[in-house]
Amino acid sequence: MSKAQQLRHMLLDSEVTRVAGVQDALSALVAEEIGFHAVWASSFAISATRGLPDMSLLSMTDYLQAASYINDVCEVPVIADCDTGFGDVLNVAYMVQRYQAAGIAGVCIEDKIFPKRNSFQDAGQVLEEPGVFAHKIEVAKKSQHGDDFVLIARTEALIAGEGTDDALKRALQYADAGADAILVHSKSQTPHEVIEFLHRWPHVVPVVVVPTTYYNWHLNEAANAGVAVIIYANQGLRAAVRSMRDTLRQVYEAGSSVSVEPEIASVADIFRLQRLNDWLALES
Ligand code: SPV
Ligand code: MG
Repeated sequence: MSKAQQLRHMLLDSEVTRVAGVQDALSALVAEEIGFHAVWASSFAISATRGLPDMSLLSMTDYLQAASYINDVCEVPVIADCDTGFGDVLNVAYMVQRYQAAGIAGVCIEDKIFPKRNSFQDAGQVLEEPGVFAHKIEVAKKSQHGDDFVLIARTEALIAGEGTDDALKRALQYADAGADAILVHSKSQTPHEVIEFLHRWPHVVPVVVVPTTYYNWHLNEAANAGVAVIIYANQGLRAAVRSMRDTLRQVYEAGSSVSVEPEIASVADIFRLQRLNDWLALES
C-alpha cells in the first residue's frame, strides 16, 4: 500500500489516528518509533526550526523540502501542513502536484487569507470567503493523480471567533467541494465548541482535531465524540526547546556535562536513529 492509501485507510477505520507534529526528520523518527500512526509536518514547528514566526514567511519550496526530508526517512505517512495553499487556486494545484510527486501522503489547507498568521496569535486571523476556499479544494482534487492522495480542509472559523454555526456551514461546503477530511481548529481551553461541532456534524467525511489548548481532552473522550484523527501538533517541539535549554544551561553553569549525562540521549541512541549500521552494511 502506498503511504497515501495507508493514510486514507487510517482516516476511515474505527481506530482514532494518532498523529505527532514534527519539525524535522529526526523528530519524525522519534514519533514513529513511539508508535504514532502518522506525522504532521507542522508549519509552526518547521518555521520555528528556521528561527522564524509561522506567518507565511517560508515559501512552498521551503515547506516541501522540510516535508520531503521527513518523508524520505519515515515509514509512516506524512500529512503536510500547507497553510493557505501558498497563494491562489493555481498555487494550490502546483502544490498538490509537487507534494504528491514527493511521496507525501496528504496535505492540509486552511480557510484563511495569505499571508496567514499562526492560529494562536490573537491579531490577524482573517478568514477566506468560503466559496473561494471551496474552489481551492475543487482545484486541488482535480490536480492530483489517482484517487489516493488525501486533502484535509481546515476551517479556522472557531479561531476567528465566528462560532460553531459558521464552522459547520463552511465544513459542509468544503466536504461538498471534495475534501477528504475536515480539520476543525479551536483555541478554546475546553473541548466544548469542538464537541458541539462533532455533535452536529453529519459525518460525511472524517474530522481531525488539534487539542493544543484543550489538552485535558483524553483520546478516548475524543473517540467517543466522533473524532477520526488527533494531531498533537507542537508538544515535541516545545519539549525539545525546554530540554535543550535546561541541559545547555546546566553544562554552561557547571563547566562540564557530568550532571546531564544520565538525562540525555546517548550518542549510540542517535546513531540508531540515523540507522548508522544500515549505512555501514551498504559498504561492507
Ligand atoms: C501547526 O502545527 O503549524 C498548525 C497547528 O497549523 S497550530 O499551530 O495550532 O496552528
Ligand atoms: Mg500550521
